[in-house]
Amino acid sequence: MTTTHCPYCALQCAMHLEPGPNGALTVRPADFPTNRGGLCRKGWTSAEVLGTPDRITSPLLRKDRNAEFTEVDWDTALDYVAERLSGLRAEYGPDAVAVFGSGGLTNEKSYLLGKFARVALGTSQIDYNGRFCMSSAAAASMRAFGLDRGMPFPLTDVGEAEVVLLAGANPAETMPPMMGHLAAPTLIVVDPRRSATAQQALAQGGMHLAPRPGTDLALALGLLHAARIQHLLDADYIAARTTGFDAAWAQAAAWWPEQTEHVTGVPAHQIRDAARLLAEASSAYVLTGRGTEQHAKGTDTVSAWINLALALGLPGRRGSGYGCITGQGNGQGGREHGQKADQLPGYRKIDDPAARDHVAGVWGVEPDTLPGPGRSAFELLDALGTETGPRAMLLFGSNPVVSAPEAQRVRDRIAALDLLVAADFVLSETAAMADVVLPVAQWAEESGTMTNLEGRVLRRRAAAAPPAGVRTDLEVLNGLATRLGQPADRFPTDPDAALAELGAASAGGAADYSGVTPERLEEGEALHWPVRAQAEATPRLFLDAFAHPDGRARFTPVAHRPSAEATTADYPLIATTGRLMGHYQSGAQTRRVVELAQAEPEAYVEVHPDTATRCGLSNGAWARLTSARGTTVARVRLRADARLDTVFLPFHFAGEQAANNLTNPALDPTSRMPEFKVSAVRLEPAAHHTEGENL
Ligand SMILES: Nc1nc2c(c(=O)[nH]1)N[C@H]1C(S)=C(S)[C@@H](COP(=O)(O)OP(=O)(O)OC[C@H]3O[C@@H](n4cnc5c(=O)[nH]c(N)nc54)[C@H](O)[C@@H]3O)O[C@H]1N2
Ligand SMILES: Nc1nc2c(c(=O)[nH]1)N[C@H]1C(S)=C(S)[C@@H](COP(=O)(O)OP(=O)(O)OC[C@H]3O[C@@H](n4cnc5c(=O)[nH]c(N)nc54)[C@H](O)[C@@H]3O)O[C@H]1N2
Ligand code: SF4
Ligand SMILES: [Mo]
Repeated sequence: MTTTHCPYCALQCAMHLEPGPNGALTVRPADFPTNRGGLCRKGWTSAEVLGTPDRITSPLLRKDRNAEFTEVDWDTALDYVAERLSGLRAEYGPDAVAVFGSGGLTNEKSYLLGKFARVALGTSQIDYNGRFCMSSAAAASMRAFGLDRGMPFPLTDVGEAEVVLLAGANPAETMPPMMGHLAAPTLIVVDPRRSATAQQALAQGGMHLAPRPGTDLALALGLLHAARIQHLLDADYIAARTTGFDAAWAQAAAWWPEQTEHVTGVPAHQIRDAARLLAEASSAYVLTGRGTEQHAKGTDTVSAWINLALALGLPGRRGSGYGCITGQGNGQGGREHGQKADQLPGYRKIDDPAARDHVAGVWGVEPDTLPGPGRSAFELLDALGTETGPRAMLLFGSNPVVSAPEAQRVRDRIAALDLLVAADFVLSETAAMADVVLPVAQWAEESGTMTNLEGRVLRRRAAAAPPAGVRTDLEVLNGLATRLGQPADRFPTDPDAALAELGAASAGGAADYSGVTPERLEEGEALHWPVRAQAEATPRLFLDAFAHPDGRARFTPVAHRPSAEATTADYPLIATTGRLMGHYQSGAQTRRVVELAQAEPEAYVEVHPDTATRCGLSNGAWARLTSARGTTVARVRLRADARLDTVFLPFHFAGEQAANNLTNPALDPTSRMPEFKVSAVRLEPAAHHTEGENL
């Protein structure tokens, strides 16, 4: 029996894996602080993907995009990739090659992928799917606290609070075992939908505030206003631990509850009540998820929530705080070790000369050979195959033709590449467009570390050998790097050797992993970073001081503004997108699990009955949704508790059922996060749609 952690989300539930009678691994939950012996449906069925009938077990190559793939041996595949990359670099320069990574990769992979881009390829063009995930919250946390660790406290603390406000997070579907921690507190859920989490809040005597999508910033300003006029702010804390309150207040001063109601649709009395409930609690948390973050003003919106938390004296106090609920399995570690366009390991900035010196020293290269910052994820995808953009892309752990905004545009850009190389274990929709597919090992077949939503570094352990013909991501990077002229020991294939190097590269940085060793990981998994050598780990940050030089947290003055796209007569409804319990992300993994695919086989759209009637649609009918960017089809699910002006689609389905055919790639100016949560759409019957086209 092997004890490890789930392949999917940032809760990183612990599980025991054991070979069953037919040799396939079976899953049992294990006890761990985040899941306390629980697993969601995706975790229970996760081992099935290991043996999926269409698993790729041999490299695939085609020299002509219109031809079928041929199975080739590894030397042929890697030689071909290295030769093409070298040719493109010689012709167009090092930035002709792009790398796209993932918050699903282990720390070791994230670290070596960033090093591979900067050292073996010399390219600045690397970014990753975390840009689509919690980048707005990360940017806002940096502004406020001088440091970004999603939850700067253990999840178990949250369960002891009196009140928890969840803004744009639906953990009842996205992290079900987390609901155990949210059973005791009174919940205030901010979500345009009566989500499963909102229902739970009401069942527990809490509140559901249902703003129009894209108006959270106004709502947070309105809550700050309502708290102040009810004399509920923590003046002593504001004076002792923060700076900038007056400028932030100046932005909230006009947001009377009635004015806030006018913009958000949340009744003024609910705003007053919610402000009082949160402010009068002796211990409270404000937590944000993608619903409030994935907007072209996501960073400022999170700043508005943090301002509210600061004004009530929550962050940096035992039993209270602000946290971002990070999403992917390694959403946290994935944003620390240098696969981000502007970053070097240890959460260092790539344009900081001291950071460059330190990391170049560990890598044994000259600092001035390291490239500078590159393009952010969507901008990178949007530049592929253009005159000034990359000609080749290496893809590790993402399926952007399903998950990136304005999917058709991304498909077109990827199709324009001279070379696409995808490392994956299945032929995802993006891998299916590649020239070369490199089959890699899965989570239960290799070891490595992940950093969960609480900044806790934990160990994934191998429970089975990978199938013959499959290599690990680290072996792939090593194989390519050596063919590009790098010494083999610069790209270790042993995860623990990579971890040791990562520790040295991150030492002294904000996200310091120098004390994360195999021994300490075996002793117990309470290694919340920073984990310095010979020092205790840090489960709770900011109790004494925030990470800015003056030790104070900063209010950021933020003003409400409308979403990038307004509804019009042609596109009269708002479409927002998100998740359902039984599928993960682009669905590349979970659509291959029979039980999950049967439970949710196709895209649906949640619609209020009156809105559906106006559009000529009834429950179960196929609808066509059209935005300024494209169309998608989905089956209507009537929801009497839905807002009349808003429809909701999960984004787990591909092709003509992809929600991202609709979405708007308007980017946040700071985080470069796309506006996944607001598109103006038209809804109508899908006249000629036939069943089962997605499967
Ligand atoms: N089942 C499942 N679980 C997952 C994942 C998955 O794909 N499937 N993915 C993982 C990852 S990577 C992530 S990032 C997390 C995401 O976890 P969550 O943030 O919980 O997920 P979402 O469903 O994207 O968004 C949450 C809620 O935001 C609401 N929302 C939409 N627009 C707005 C708005 O303008 N304001 C507010 N306040 N709310 C709005 C939606 O109705 C939705 O209920 O989940 C992780 N867990
Ligand atoms: N409309 C809309 N779009 C969204 C969102 C939304 O809320 N609405 N949410 C966004 C968010 S928060 C996220 S995180 C993204 C996620 O979306 P994607 O980046 O597409 O993530 P996945 O679907 O998890 O893709 C992972 C791919 O990598 C493979 N893979 C998994 N593990 C590994 C590994 O260790 N190595 C390698 N080489 N491959 C691996 C899987 O088989 C799969 O094909 O989607 C974003 N897109
Ligand atoms: S909640 Fe997340 S980590 Fe836990 S079993 Fe489900 S997908 Fe896996
Ligand atoms: Mo995410």
